[in-house]
Amino acid sequence: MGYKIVVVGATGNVGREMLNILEERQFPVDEIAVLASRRSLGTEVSFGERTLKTQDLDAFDFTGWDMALFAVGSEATQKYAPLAAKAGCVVIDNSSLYRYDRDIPLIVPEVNPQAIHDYAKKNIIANPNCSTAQMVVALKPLHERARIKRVVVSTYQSVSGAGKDGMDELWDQTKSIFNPVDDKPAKKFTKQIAFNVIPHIDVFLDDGSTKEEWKMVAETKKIIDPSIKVTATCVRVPVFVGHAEAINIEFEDFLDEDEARDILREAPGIMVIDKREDGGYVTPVECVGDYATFISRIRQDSTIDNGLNLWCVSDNLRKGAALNAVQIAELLGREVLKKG
Ligand code: 11C
Repeated sequence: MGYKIVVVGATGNVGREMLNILEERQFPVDEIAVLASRRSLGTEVSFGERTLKTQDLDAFDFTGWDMALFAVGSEATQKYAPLAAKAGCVVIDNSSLYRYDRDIPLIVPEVNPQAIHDYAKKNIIANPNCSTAQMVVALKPLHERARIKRVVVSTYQSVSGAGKDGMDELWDQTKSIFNPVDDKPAKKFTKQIAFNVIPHIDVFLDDGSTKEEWKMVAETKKIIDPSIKVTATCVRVPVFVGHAEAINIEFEDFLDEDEARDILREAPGIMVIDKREDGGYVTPVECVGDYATFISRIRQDSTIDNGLNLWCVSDNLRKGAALNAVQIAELLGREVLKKG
């Protein structure tokens, strides 16, 4: 016996990846419904060999369904997730709406699987922001060994984090640079993204940081340890898929770079590719379609006591979104619902 699963927002970047990953990982699905807003109604999506027609989210009754993977914006989530949860269907939500709610667990299965048991408070589980997910996978095993005091992270985030419109804008602007007649001004991003980088993701906050940067701080504390200090600079780069991060870590105890490499090699969800030679590291284009969080460039930072630098790359639509959501569904099934 398997599960009755709903994918909400099935026509978007993340929704489609959720379907791919449910199929790839042979998630025990008995029945599946794919929902979309009125705008995308009737659009067909693939689920393995099958083609599924999207149904109207507005008219859907979640009663009798086991889990709903939500991949829509906060506004639609606010409207529909409580309906699903109330109907007894556990919501696994990819938006930022519920992440900071004390009664809703925020889970990365490799890092804080024990939090799954808190799902029942509201029948909702939150999925973290993509840039946080890959970072906490890397930080957790190191924190267990040497206690992290402070993290300084700079991100290099792909345009797919901003949805299909972001990908289209990079594509169109790149083409228009070679054909200036067909000029494509910035719409989705605030400045030209083709052949450029933009130090601005999500809205600005009063202290001059952005919401994306704040998310990395707040979510790391909630998922790993509130005592960890994080300061982030989040940057959009002209890459289609795959987020990269340069992470500087200050520990309480000394951690040798070789030991850190060994710890990361053994840690769940991580692939270490770290040869000190040309090409001996991973870049975003190489991580696309993969499940792993890749770690390279592990090295001591001798400018502070107990410092370490590393480079962290992952597919933001997978570990940063759809894969993590499916892993949460697997965890919920294994630890709580026990149907599969
Ligand atoms: C980006 N990280 O790259 C964002 C996308 O809070 O789930 C995901 C936003 C979120 O633009």
